[in-house]
Amino acid sequence: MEEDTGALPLKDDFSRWYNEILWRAEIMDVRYPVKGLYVWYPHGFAIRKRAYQILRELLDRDHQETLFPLLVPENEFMKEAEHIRGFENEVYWVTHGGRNRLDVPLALRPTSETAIYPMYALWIRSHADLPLKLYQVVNTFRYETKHTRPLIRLREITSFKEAHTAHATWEEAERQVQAAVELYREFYRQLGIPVIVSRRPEWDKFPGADYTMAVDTVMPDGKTLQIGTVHHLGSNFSKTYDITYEDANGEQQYVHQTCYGISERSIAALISVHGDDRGLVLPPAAAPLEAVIVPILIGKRGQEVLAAAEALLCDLQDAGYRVHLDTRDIRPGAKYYYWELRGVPVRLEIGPRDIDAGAVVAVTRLGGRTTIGRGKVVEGVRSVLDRFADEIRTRADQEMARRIRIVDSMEEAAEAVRSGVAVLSWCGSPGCAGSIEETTDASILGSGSRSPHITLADQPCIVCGEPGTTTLIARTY
Ligand code: 5CA
Repeated sequence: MEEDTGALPLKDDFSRWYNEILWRAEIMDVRYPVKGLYVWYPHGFAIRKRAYQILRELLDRDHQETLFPLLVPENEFMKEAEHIRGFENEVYWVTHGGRNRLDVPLALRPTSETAIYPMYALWIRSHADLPLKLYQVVNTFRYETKHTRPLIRLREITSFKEAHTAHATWEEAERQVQAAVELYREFYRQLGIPVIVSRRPEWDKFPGADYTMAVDTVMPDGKTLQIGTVHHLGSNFSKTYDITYEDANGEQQYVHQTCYGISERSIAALISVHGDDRGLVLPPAAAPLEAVIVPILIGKRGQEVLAAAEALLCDLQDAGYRVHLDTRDIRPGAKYYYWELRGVPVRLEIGPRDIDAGAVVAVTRLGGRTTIGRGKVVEGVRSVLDRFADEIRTRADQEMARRIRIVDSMEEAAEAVRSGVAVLSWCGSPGCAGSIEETTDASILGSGSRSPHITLADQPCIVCGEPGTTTLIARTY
């Protein structure tokens, strides 16, 4: 790992800050010699593990986890016309086994519909098999031609969580779309990441879907990042892959499907939304270490302090905390700097004076200081962590609110998208979308958002004056 020298660039210089924090806080190493592929440092992977554990727990309530092969035969891949059109320029192909050319070329999955649905056709027989709700966490491959960026636009997505559901009716699938949106809202709520949900315009929906709901967050540079999507697939894929069930009257019916995905963009958002000039700021739920103990070893009482710190470590570990005691032979200040950069939510300081006072000092990653009585340390640390989680969630919400602006002219919209999201009314026509996108130099994110920050009621379209719906405009990643 590289020598940690010099300071992190200020977060205002977001692009540089992002690139530097990735290696300084030991999240990703970008030196792997293939474009768009990156390596997780153990610390980054530990954050990913915690975040994905939250996601898994939410899914496991009413989904089952599964695992499908990475390779998809060309004939299966090529079945659904719209899906192919959407992905064909992004697919990596395996054409050889050793020196032999394969009879059937194999696609590296860019997503797994074409791997999973032929099996759904075998598994689903009757209405008793429905609904079917499976998910997997896998790597997927997309030959992205836009600028690649660690955790944000990858050619190997290493942490692709994809869920695939099948239902008896279109309406039931629609209810699943709503349930999945709520699941993603809850996932991001637990990470303290504010989101906006909207319905993508027709031209931006998932290839093969009836419609797409997207979850976006606003990054520190004011651009939005799509951090999850939920697609209503209708019976488009079931007709292609012949996924049918026998209904109560003994007739064969096509199933109605949904799929929804989240990638390590969730980790990019976690880093970017909460981090500051000193480094990562992790919500306790996603922090590999919730607390670090720094003994203040000064003067003659060094041994006594160390013993007290070890006893504190034991008490907290016994209570189930993820906690570390930093006994390295370096100045306390250097330790503070080190753990702040890595985003540990709370540091516990214990020195001779604290021992005398029967106390421990807790300092949160944002600088909040609390003195906790030694006898109450287990409950005390819990309440410090809970308050800290609320504090960073509120801070992120306020920041997001500041970046969303309701506008009533194109000039104002062009101004608003320089620092965030413009909210206006749009009629839904591609023509008016074209003029909005050209004038603002930004994209239509989607329509129909409900959120405390987005209070505009549907009004006449800002371009043509026909009836419109509330629509979000932003510069996007
Ligand atoms: N089969 C569906 C649902 S799983 C699907 O593939 N949807 S997707 O194409 O919209 O991808 C799901 C999510 O993965 C996106 O919302 C986005 O957050 C993320 N994602 C897509 N492409 C990339 C990429 N190249 N790098 C990182 N994340 C990506």
